[in-house]
Amino acid sequence: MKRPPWAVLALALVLVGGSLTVVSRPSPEGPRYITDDQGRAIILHGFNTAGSTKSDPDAMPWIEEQDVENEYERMGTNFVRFLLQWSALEPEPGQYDEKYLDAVAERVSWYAERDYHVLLDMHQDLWGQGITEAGRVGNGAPEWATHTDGLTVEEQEQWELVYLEPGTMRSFDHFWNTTGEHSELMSHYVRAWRHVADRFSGEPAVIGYDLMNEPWGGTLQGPEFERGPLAELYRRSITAIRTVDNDSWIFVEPQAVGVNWGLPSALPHLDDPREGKARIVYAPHIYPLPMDLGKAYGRGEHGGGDDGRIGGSESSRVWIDRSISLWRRNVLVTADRLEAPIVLGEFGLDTSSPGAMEYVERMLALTDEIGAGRAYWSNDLDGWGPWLGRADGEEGEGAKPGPLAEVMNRPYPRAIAGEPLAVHYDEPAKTLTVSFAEKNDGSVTGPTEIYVPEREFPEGGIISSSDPEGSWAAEWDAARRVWKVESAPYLQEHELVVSPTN
Ligand code: IDC
Repeated sequence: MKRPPWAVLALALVLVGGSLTVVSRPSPEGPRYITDDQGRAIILHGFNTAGSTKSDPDAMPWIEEQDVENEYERMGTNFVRFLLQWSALEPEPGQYDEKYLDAVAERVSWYAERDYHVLLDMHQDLWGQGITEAGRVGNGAPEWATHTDGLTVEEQEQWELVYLEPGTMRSFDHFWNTTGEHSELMSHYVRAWRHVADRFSGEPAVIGYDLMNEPWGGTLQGPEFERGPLAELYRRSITAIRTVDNDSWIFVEPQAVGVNWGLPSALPHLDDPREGKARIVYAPHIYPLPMDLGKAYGRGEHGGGDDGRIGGSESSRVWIDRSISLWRRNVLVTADRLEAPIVLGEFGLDTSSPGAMEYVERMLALTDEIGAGRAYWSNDLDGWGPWLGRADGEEGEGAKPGPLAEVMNRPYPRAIAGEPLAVHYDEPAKTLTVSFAEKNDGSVTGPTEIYVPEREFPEGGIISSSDPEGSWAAEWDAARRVWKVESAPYLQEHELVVSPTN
C-alpha cells in the first residue's frame, strides 16, 4: 500500500516528537543509587589509584598501606577506582597470574579495613604497551593481544593523538573484530573478567567492575561503535560475570572521545541477568575540550590559560562551563536510558592551573546535585593529585597535602538510610544538607553516615534533623569523623543539617 505523503510526514513528526520527548524528559524516578549490603544508598567520593600502575613493572600503584591511612585521615574518602592491567592479569593467552591478583587483593584489603568501596577498573590507554617497540606509550592489553599488522605508531606530545596512529587504530579494529580476523580477543577479555569476578565476588569491599576504561572504536565511531561491538563486549562480560558474581555492580563507560567533552552517548540499555534488580552503573568521564587544548578554568582575560581566550572574545571558563552543562544534560539522558545510577569515573586537572580548585568544587557540587559518585583523576604525585610529596619522601612523617586535599576534604553522606532526595553542601556557609525519604519496604538497615572534616567541624560540628526531638539520634564517631544518624522510621521524609561549631 502506498502511503499518502501527509501520513509519512505525520509519522515523521510523531517519531521525531517522540524522541524529543524522551530526550528532554527529566528522570521519572529521579536519580538512582548504588546501595550497600544494608540497602543504604552510598555516595562514592574518592580517587583513581593510580596512574603510576601503568608503568610499574608489577602493575601496582605507588601507594603503601600508610598512604591509604593518610588519605582517610586527610580527606575521609570512601571510594577508590583501582586500576587493573589486562597485560598483568593474562600475560599469556588463557593463563592468569594469581600472584598479580594476590597483590591486588592485598591492596583491596587495605581499603576494606578502612571501610572503602573499591571499583576494579580494567584500564587501558592507547590499547597497550605493544603498540610501539619502546613500550613508552599505551597500557592495558597484553602484547599477545596486540596486532598492529606492522602499521606505524608515532609518539605524540599530546598522548591522546596516538589514538589516531595507524597501528593503534588497527589494534582496536582487531579487538572489536571489525577486521573479521581476531574474534578470539574479545572472548579472552570476557573470560579474564569472569576470572577477576570469581576471585573478588566474596570480598564485600569490592563494589564493582569497570569493564573498560575509555573505550575507543578505532575505525568505528559513535553510535555504530557504541551500539555495535562495545555493547556486545558489555553484554558478554555482564553475562560471564554473573555466572560467578550475582551482587557486584557492573560499571559501563561510553565512548570517551566526544562524550568526555559533553557530547551525547548512544550506549544502549543493557540487561542484567542477576537475581533481583539490575546493578548496572553508568560511569562516564569529563575532560572539557578547552582543557584538553591547554586552557584553564581561571577567570578573566589572563586567568584562562595561554591567553585566557578562545576565539578572542570570551574566557575559556565560559566554554568549560558550557561543556559542563552539556555533559550534565547528556549524562542524565544516557543514565535514564540505561536505568542506571551515575558515577563520574574520572575528572581532574593540574592543581596549579588558574581556577583549578574552583573547577573541582564545581564538579563536586554538580555530582552532589545529580546524585552521582565521583573519582578524581588521580592520587598520583604528578601535580594533579592531593599530595605534594611521598609519605616516605623528604617531608618525613606523612605525605604533604596540597590544595586539592583541602577541597576533597568536604562533608558528604557516606551512606544514606533511605531514598536520597537532595545532597547540598553550601561552601561559603560550610553547611551540608541531606534529605531523604523513608523506604517502607524493610530493605534498609543501619544508620545514615555523614563524614565531616576536622577543620570547621571539631567534634563533628552541630547536627540537626527535621525529625521531632527525641525521635532521632546522632552518634559521633570521633576516630572516623563520622556522624551516625538513626531517624524516626514513622516519618516519610527526613532532613539532616550539619554546620560548623562557629
Ligand atoms: C594519563 C596520565 C599520563 C599518561 C596518559 C596516557 O596522567 O601520565 O601519559 O594517561 O597513559 C584519561 C585516561 C587516563 C589519563 C587521564 C589524564 O583515562 O588514563 O591519564 N585522562 O590525561 N582520559 C582523559 C584524561
